This record gives sequence, structure tokens and C-alpha cells, in this order.
Amino acid sequence: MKSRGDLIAAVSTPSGPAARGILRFSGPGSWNAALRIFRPRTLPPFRPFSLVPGSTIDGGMPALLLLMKSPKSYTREDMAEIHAVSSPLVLGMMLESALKGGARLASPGEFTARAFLHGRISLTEAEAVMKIISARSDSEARLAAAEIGGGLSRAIDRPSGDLAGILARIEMGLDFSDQDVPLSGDLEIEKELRSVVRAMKRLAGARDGSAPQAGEPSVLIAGPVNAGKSSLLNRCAGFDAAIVHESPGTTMDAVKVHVSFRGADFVMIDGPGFGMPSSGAERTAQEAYAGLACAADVLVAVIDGALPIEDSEALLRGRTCADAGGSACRAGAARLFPSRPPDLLLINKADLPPSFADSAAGALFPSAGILRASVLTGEGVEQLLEAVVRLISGGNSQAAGGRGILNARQRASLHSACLCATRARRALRTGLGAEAASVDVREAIEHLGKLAGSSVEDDVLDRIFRDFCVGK
Ligand SMILES: Nc1nc2c(ncn2[C@@H]2O[C@H](COP(=O)(O)OP(=O)(O)OP(=O)(O)O)[C@@H](O)[C@H]2O)c(=O)[nH]1
Ligand SMILES: [Mg+2]
Repeated sequence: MKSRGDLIAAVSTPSGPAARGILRFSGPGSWNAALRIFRPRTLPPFRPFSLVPGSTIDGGMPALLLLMKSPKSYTREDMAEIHAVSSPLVLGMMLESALKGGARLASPGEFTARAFLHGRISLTEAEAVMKIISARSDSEARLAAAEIGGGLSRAIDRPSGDLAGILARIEMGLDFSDQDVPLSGDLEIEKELRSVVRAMKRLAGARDGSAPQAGEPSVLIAGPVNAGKSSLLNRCAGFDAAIVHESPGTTMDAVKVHVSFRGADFVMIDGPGFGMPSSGAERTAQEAYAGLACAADVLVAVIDGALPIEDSEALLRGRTCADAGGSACRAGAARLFPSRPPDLLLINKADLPPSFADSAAGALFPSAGILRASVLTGEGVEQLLEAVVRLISGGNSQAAGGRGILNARQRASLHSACLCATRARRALRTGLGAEAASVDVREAIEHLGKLAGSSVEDDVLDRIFRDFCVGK
């Protein structure tokens, strides 16, 4: 998207009921163009960045005029905004007069594109503007707002700077390899590269070896069969996403739902329980589920509080499957919990007489937070969700924030940067040579530059800004 730098105008508020509708101008002659369709109540000169009271020339409706002077405006150009009643008729008439007066109708996202092209905001901030416009919830909007403050751009500065430092040292090694200059060893640089790769992966929200992540944090429910896992999922989702039944082994596949609680959004996942003899297909399902558990942001174990704790433990460890030839169960449970102990342990069915004290459950999973609830009555479920949200936003805020905040393009750039830096590490480790490593590190820096938008091609920009609304 190339800036033509001409005068553009558009209605920048959505149509529909609202207190105020805004006609926005940007480019040379913005002030005069606005003053042709707005009658000020006071005489000029008008001070920039103050609201001038008046009325529209078409229809004489009360309105306000806001004048902004380059470079201190959103687009860094001269800008003007007429704030009038949100009537499609009034706004339509004003826009028509503006276009007749010589302004061009702005294309979608053109105001924000100009802000980016004039260096007012980074590409990640421009994309955040779009996210705010299309945010489905408070938390999405808050994350996007953090980006407009430059959060992601600043987060990228760190690995970019580290990589630049590493590149300088690799190249110094190449230039001075035959002279008496103390140089960092390849292995030392390789170690530093490893920590930069780790930092970039954290930013991308991807853990080593984990499956690709969806945009939202994930909360996985696991535990013995019949503990009430699917009932919990349904209550949190607010609808019956999973089948609930009194016979154990009801859920066979992973069921995912979107949950919004107190402004936080996450994916909640339910799946097969432990403790049932399993066939080949069921075993595959359990193993796939155990894989998801390792990559989840929060792991919630659910057990039945009305059953003796020994029974739950046996189910979790797969012991009761032994008689039924259930070695696969054992493998499943062993895989799930030792490699990723649960963050929270929910003792369910609190509406029934309890069979054990909290301390007995605590001995099962010493590091987990323990809560009691009755998913049937709903008692205690809110407390569980509060604990989940605390873990998502506080416990691992960097990862959760990073995941929530990146879009597909940004994630792809980070991924490419990680690949290049990893290639450089390999070159240094295997003695392939500093020259090969320097090419890869340079490429990694370029990918991070793309993420911040410092070197993006026109067609990418077009694609990004095409999805904006007119007037933004
Ligand atoms: N009394 C009582 N019963 C509950 C509660 N939660 C679930 N149940 C019952 O326990 C049984 C099993 O519930 P599910 O939600 O299907 O359990 P699950 O853990 O998903 O079971 P699997 O899919 O077989 O692993 C059903 O009959 C539920 O109605 C509870 O809080 N109190
Ligand atoms: Mg179930």
C-alpha cells in the first residue's frame, strides 16, 4: 500500500445507534475541507487539538470540530474530525459534500496505513488497531490495546538486539580470524543463540516439541473415568458440548469449547478418562489426549470426592486395569501426570458425603492447588474458574500474553526467525563455519524486522490493511 499523500475522508464510526458519528479527514487541506462543511460558532484562529463548537452546514445540526496539526496527529498529517450526531443521513450528506469539495474516499485501513507508513505506529501496532476493532471480548481488546502501546514491538527489540550483538561477534571473528584479537568461541556464541531461540519461542507461545498452539490459552481437564470431567466442561461452556453419562468411559475424543470468564478467554478441553480397559482405537485416543496435556497452559485434574481416594489413585495409575489387561491405561496415566503434574486438583461431587480429607488428595499431587466443587449444583465452579484465570494471566503471563497477542503473520515471522537461529547454532556446533552462521543470523534478524514491519513488501501491507474498516 503506497501512500499517495492526498486528502482523504471517510466516516470513521460504525453505522447504527451511537451517541456520536465522526467524519474524518487526513492530508493536505484537511482543515479547510472540514471548514467548508462545518460552521464554527467562534471566529478563527482555531487552536489545534481543541474542540470547536458549531453546526453542520447541511441541515444545521449541532456538531464539534477537532483540528490536528502534522506531525502530532494519528497519521502524522494535518487532520480534521467533525463529530456530529450518529445519523447515517447527516454523515452521508457531509461525506458527499467533502468528496465534492475534492477529498478522496479513504480506502479500508488507509488512515492506519498512513500512520504506519509515516512511522507513527509499527505494523504490529497497526494490526492491534484491527484487533481492537474486531475484538470479541474485553480481554482481546485489552491485549490489543497493550500492543498499541508498543508492547510487542518492545518485546521483539530484545531478541533483535541480542542477535545483532551475536552477528557482530561472528563477523568480527571472520574479519580478525588471522589477527591477535580475543574472540568469543563458537560454542559460547552457540549457547547465547540457544537462549535467544528460547526467548523467541516463549514469545511465540510455543514450547519445545509441543503441537502448534491455537491463539488462545488452553485449559485441559483430565482424571479418572466418571469423575465429572465432561459435566465440568459443559458447566463452564454454558451448554452441553460433551455427553455426560453415569457409565464410565463415556468420552472417547477430545472436546474443545471456548470459555470467557471475567474478561479472560481460553479454550477448555475435555477428553477420555483414565481407568478403563482400552482397545487399540481407545488407546490411540488416550495417547493423543496425553499429548495435548503436555502442551496445555493449565492442567486441571478432576477426581470423585465421594469415592475412596485409593480408588481414584488406582484409576489414575491404571492399576485397576491390570486385571482387564489394561496396560495401555497404565501407560496413559503414567504419561499424563508425571510428565506434567496438574496445576489444580478439583475434588468433585461435593454434594455427596466426602470420602477423604483434602490432605489425602494433596498427597497425590503435592504441587497442585486443591479445590472442592459440585459440578452438579454449580457450587465451587466459579472458584475453580477464578483459579484458572489467575494461572493464565499471572502464572505464565508472558506465554499467555504472547499467544493471545500474535496473529498468523507475526507467528510465522517468529517461527522463521527461530529456524534461522537454530540453523546458525547447528553451523557453529558442527563446525560448518562462522560464515554460514552469520548468513543465518542475519536472516533471523530480517524476519524479526518483518514482524515489527520495518521491511514488509507492498502486497503484504495491502493484505493487512484490506481487512480494516473504511475510516480506520
Ligand atoms: N452427585 C454428583 N454427580 C455428578 C457430579 N458431576 C458429575 N456427576 C455425575 O457423574 C457421572 C459422570 O459424569 P461425566 O461428566 O460424564 O464424567 P466424566 O469424568 O466425563 O466421565 P468419562 O467421560 O466416562 O471419563 C454422571 O452421572 C454425572 O451426572 C456432581 O458434582 N455431583
Ligand atoms: Mg466424559
